[in-house]
Amino acid sequence: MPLLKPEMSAEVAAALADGRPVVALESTIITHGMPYPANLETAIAVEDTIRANGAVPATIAVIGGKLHAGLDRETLAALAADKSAVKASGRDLAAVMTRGGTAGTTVSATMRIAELAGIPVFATGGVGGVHRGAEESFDISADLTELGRTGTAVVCAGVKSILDIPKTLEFLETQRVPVIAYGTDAFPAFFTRDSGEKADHRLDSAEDLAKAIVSHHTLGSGTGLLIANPIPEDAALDPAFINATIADALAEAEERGVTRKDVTPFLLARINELSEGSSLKANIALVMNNAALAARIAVAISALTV
Ligand code: PSU
Repeated sequence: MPLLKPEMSAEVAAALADGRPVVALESTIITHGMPYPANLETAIAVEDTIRANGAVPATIAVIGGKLHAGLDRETLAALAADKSAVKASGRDLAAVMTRGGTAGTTVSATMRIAELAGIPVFATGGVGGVHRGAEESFDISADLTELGRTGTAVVCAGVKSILDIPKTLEFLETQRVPVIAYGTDAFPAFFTRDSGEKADHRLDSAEDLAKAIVSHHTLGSGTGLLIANPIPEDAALDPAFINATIADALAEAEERGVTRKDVTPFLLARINELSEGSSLKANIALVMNNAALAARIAVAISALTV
């Protein structure tokens, strides 16, 4: 069966045809990760940041049953306001497409579509991981298994401590996914710069990250890479405050019996409410920071491969 080509915006199609740098962006952060209108404002600001750093943004989503890489402003605005948009991970895509649905794509779905489009670098906030209590619930994000089989480099701010970070790192090791921290030895924990766990590797420039990504592919590794970029110092939250907030949100999720794909969106929304918006502010700062780094990496990859 031939592979499907996503619908690409003219800007994304032209950049890919010319070998110019492109950065993929996910859309579950828009549909299920942030409240309206901060979700739309952030999506636009992230695209602008990517352009300012020399690359073309390709926001990925399913619109009316079609896979898209690169959304015009009107479509982006409609998606941000669309309460009926579902959350699609990679395994959901075929069913959503068949019923003509609209979906925000998670990291796993976005990696799949980025690969079909031929985009090697992708920026997000945080990836999904192994949930706390996974030994009982078996709740492990499909983001991790997709990283184990799709060669996209994902730039993120680590994983939130809503997750079990040591188990997430173990699982990434099993999946043969390199975890490379940018400019730090620590594996970052999204709202804070240090999870207390070490990253496997540290590289200190976008050029070196680009070289590592290209080398990884020349080895035929067949997996993605996780590039962990810590939240900027001035935007990081106090660990005691945010960890207490996360603990409260986790307890509430358990009390209310929230399970499966609803867990992450519930926790993100609750943490935002409980922190009176300070988590959202930090989230926006780290996404912009990741977009800038991903664009610089994409520029460096283009320079290496033309
Ligand atoms: N973590 C965040 N913000 C997010 C997500 C995760 O800090 O918006 C979203 C991403 O789209 C990620 C998805 O791919 O949640 C993971 O969901 P789950 O845990 O259900 O696999």
